[in-house]
Amino acid sequence: MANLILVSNRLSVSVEKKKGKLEFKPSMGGLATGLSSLDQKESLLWIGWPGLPAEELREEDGESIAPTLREKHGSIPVDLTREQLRSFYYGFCNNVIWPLFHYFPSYAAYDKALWESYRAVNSLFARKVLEVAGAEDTIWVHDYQLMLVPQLIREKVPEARIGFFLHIPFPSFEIFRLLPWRNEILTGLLGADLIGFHAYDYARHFISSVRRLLGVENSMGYVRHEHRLSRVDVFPMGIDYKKYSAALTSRVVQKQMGSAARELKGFKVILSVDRLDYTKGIPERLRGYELLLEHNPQYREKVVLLLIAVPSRTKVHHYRTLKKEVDELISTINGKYGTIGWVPIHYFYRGFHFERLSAFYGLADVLLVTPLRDGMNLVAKEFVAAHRDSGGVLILSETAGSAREMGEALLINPNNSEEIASALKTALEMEEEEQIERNAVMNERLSRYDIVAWTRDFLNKLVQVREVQDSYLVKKLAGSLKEQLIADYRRSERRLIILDYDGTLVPFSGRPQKAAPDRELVELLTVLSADPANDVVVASGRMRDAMNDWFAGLDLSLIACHGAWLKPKGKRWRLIEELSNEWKEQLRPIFLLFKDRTPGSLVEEKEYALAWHYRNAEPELAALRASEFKDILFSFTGDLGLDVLEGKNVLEIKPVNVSKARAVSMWLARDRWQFILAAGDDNNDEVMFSQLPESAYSIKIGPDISEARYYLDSPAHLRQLLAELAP
Ligand code: ADQ
Repeated sequence: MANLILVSNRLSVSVEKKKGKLEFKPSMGGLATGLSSLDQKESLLWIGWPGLPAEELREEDGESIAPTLREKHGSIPVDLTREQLRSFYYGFCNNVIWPLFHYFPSYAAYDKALWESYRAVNSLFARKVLEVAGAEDTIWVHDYQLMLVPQLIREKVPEARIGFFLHIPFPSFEIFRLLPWRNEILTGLLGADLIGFHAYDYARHFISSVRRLLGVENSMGYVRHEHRLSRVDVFPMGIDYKKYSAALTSRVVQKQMGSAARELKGFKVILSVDRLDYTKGIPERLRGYELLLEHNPQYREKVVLLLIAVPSRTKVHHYRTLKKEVDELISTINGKYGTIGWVPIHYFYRGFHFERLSAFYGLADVLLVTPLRDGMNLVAKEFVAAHRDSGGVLILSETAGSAREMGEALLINPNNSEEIASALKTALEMEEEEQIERNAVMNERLSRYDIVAWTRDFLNKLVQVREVQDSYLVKKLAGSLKEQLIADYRRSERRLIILDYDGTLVPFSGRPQKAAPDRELVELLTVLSADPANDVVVASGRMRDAMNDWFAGLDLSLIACHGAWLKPKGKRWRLIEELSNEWKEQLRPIFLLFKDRTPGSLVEEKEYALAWHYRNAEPELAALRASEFKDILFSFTGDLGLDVLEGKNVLEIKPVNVSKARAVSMWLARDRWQFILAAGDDNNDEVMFSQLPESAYSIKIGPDISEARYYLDSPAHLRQLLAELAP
């Protein structure tokens, strides 16, 4: 049976040492909690760190724990030494990536040695995966500790099925670019077939970083890198809804609630639950609560804040500082407002198991969740699920991923203590009916997209991505398809070969005038066109003069200016029909205006066309300007008989009756061709592809969705094919 191999920093079971003996315990934390409710019918293997340094991981008798973990818990341990934990986990993961990705760039310590350790440990994880993964298995890598693992696996097993999910935010480009090893991280992630994020913004930031740093475009969420397609998508993680929505009906939970309720009788309860982490906005929350008490004396001795904070990453400096700050704030507030019979804040610096936590959820009138940044935040969802049939108000940061799905909560800016205080007041005064209504709407959503739906959705998408990749593979002009093409070529006596120029025969260059053919290309075209059976047509949007210069002396046919000018081989240039250029006077100023408004872009004036190139402009600005420009251009085209062409990083306008497709159709009619090959790379070539006879070999450069029958990865691959035709 195929395995689903989950790879995460921590195993779902953690190993602890009590009085020299090793004990196995299910571990806490978002991922462990979330995935523990995965459909157990799947054969699941979990690879991760078991929670103790390698030095302490042997049983008393010296035996390894690996067999027990594998047999009893379906888990494979990755041994990490104390030193690796220091440099990899506390160092790179939690002192570089965690702060940077949560918008705390000043906390990030860029240290090459930590990065090296991150790389080494990622390789260790990848090796563990490779030891057990079979060809049919699905590998699902999780989170920021393992961002290099997808590519490390891919390098060894190119056909592996790999998904990756990031549980924390992916920051905006301006933040991400600060990381010295940013390109390596992106490349590492792009080794996955599917890269999932909690929220649309994170996916957008990732795509934008990929575009700006690796120069790779995306098309409908597909990113092509190193000849592979990866899909980027959004999967807002759900909770184990059944478990949390039924929590308050459990006898154990009710008993726990009963005793706590007696203690808190007469008080409105505000609850706060997190790991003690500087991203969670705990000091901000305390200040908000303090303001509530300050401005609303009527709530003094009437409310209690239960602050539950699980100790976390206590070895990292900023966490220790935070602990001190929180301790001090709590004692200040308690000292300032507390009375003999009332402690405003009850502080629990520890975690609680499910029943006790659920009892707290059940008791709370308000849950106060104020992270400064949070990938998702499951606590908010768990609380709302527990209050499926009751009141209870959720106050939630707009900077938590879950805020996108929980619009019925009271959303606040966590940096605004006044706003927190006023949301608390609103919550405490909200009619119960309204509370129930809001919770009902959120529950509807939570019950539908729970952890099971989330997991299935991700894994189904992974299958779909593979299907899309396969459909491209089928079209890839390689192996027997290529052999067939070569055989057909050899067998035929009248051959038409139509080749687009930029992006097809030569890669794109930053300045359009600098893309002259190199020697290799000239030689290739010379040999091909020297064969009397061939009519080789270079069909381009380029101007006649450039093509004349570039191909002087070659026995080629040429189509210039998108089909305005035609030059059958051995003949003179001729215009496809009488054309006017009057429209240019009207449109040139607009082109120049857009050039000025978009630094890095340029205007190219052709004989019968105007082009605005934005390849070298700042990509996001260029995309914005291009869509604005397109709107303007479209409003002119109808009246002036013009056509807007959208190429790769270029917008061009030309007379409507000038087109490459029209020119090519003339060539098609010219002879009884036995073999036709046409290659092109952009939108303009699609119409040409669609009008070719079925038997023609139409080749798109780049594996995009296309009318062409086949594709090749790059101009270099096309040249290789042409070289094989013209030995
Ligand atoms: P975390 O930062 O750990 O997870 P969160 O999603 O709020 O944050 O909590 C995960 C789990 O831990 C929840 O199921 C919760 O019940 C439990 N938990 C938290 N505090 C607890 C406490 N004091 N006592 C007992 N249990 C507690 C990371 C990201 C999040 C993302 C998750 C899942 O930082 O943004 O939601 O992964 O992807």
